[in-house]
Amino acid sequence: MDRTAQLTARTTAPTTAHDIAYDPPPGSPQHRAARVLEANWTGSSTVPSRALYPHQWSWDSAFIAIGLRHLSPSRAQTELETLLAAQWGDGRVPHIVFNPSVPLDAYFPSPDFWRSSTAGRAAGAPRTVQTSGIVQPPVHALAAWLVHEADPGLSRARGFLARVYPRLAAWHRYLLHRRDLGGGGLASVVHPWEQGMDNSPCWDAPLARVTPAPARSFRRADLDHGCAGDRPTDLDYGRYVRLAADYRDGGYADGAGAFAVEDPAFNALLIASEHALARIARELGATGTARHARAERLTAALVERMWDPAREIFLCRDVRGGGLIPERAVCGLVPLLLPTLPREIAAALVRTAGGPHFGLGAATRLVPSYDLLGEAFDRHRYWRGPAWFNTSWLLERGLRTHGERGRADALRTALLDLAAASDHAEYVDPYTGEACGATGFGWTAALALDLLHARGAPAEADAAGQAREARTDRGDEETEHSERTEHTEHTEQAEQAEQAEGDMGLQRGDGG
Ligand code: 9WN
Repeated sequence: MDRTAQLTARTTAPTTAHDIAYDPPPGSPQHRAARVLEANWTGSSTVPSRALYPHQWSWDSAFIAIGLRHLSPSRAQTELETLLAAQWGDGRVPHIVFNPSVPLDAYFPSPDFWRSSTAGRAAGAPRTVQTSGIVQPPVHALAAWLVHEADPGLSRARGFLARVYPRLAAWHRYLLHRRDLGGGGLASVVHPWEQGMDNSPCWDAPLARVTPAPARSFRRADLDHGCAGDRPTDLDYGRYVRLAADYRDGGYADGAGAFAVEDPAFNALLIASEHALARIARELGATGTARHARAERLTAALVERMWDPAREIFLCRDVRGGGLIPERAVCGLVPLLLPTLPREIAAALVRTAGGPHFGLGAATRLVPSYDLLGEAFDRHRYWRGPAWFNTSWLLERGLRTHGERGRADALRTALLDLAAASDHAEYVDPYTGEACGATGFGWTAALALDLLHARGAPAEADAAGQAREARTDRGDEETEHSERTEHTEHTEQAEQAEQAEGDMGLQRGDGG
């Protein structure tokens, strides 16, 4: 066990019988995945990796909760609530919640770099917990809904959804209002780490405008664990540091930064989560109609602003540079997740995933993070080619949502085979499946567990149900224009009411 792992080893009592609802048979794939989640559990949340990422990460926790719900719905609830307890007053959910018992030099940038409680004061950063000041993709409402579904009785008894709803609503509101930097209704990311696919070639052009912080002004901790050839370069890191430092020095106020990009995956996840919030609202006694309608409007904006019909993929939009970024990356396939995506676009995305640029089902078994034929392709370097398990899980869900059962089954089988064979690696070589990065990685184990649990009908039923519900709320496809207008006005009123409910809920909480 290395130094960080020793210092952060769980201090709480070991698992108690009532905590773990399902104990998989020893030696089974479920058991092996469960052991990873157990080893990474700190008592209130789960680290992505004991050595490389020894704190709580935002979108990791959402994916982890989705798997953890099959072992312990109460732990999965706690996972999300621990993260949401660190929410800022302006609604942002920070990308890292720092564990105070982890040494400062175990991960860079550390809490003394972000200085959230002082630099983030005007934005409402919490005083008692240290966090980063940037965000990550909003998978949380989707995760909260799936966690609820794992044990609705327990969820209702504990008031889980009633507690998280106002925080999730405020989170979405932050993204839709403070982060609409392009003015087209979609959210922008202001740092490559926010999008979660940190070193994607999609960022190369917008990042080139950023003056890097000198390499001697910071010390990278990732190179203590990862191989330098697989990690971002020092030049990239210098730019990441500059962007984060400038954001911090501006009090984490939004709008002024040198980097602003609308990303299709980030926005697709926001839309999927908005559909999930509609379901949560409905469970809590509201109609949810306004949220489904908003998700519809966002889907239309996504198509209008980012769909490239010639390349048959969604592209990122460089808000500062003013145009679409002509790079094919997995983020452009993630919108397949959306239940009400126009049919011809869903069909085109399926073609692109299986075509020469991603090779899914032919040259590759999991979806590569970047274009196999792209100039910047590198099969081992972070997000410039390797395949991650969370993006393949999202694609699997998307394929199932759009009735591509055979392809979804093949992807599920590949994901399970490679998760087990790679010792739940962080990511794999897209051609060979060779393990890369950390092993015992949180979301790899969690999402494998989810797929093991869902084998067959439940996931399909869930995806199909989601599509049906969203379509029903959208109204009959043939609805007359006048009826649509009326519907829109009605839903806007409902949306305002839902927003007010969310506001009240957040005020009742401690705001972080
Ligand atoms: C920066 C934790 C995170 C993931 C990201 C992944 C990597 C961090 C880093 O690890 O990012 O947030 O230091 O490279 O790219 O998706 O959430 O697992």
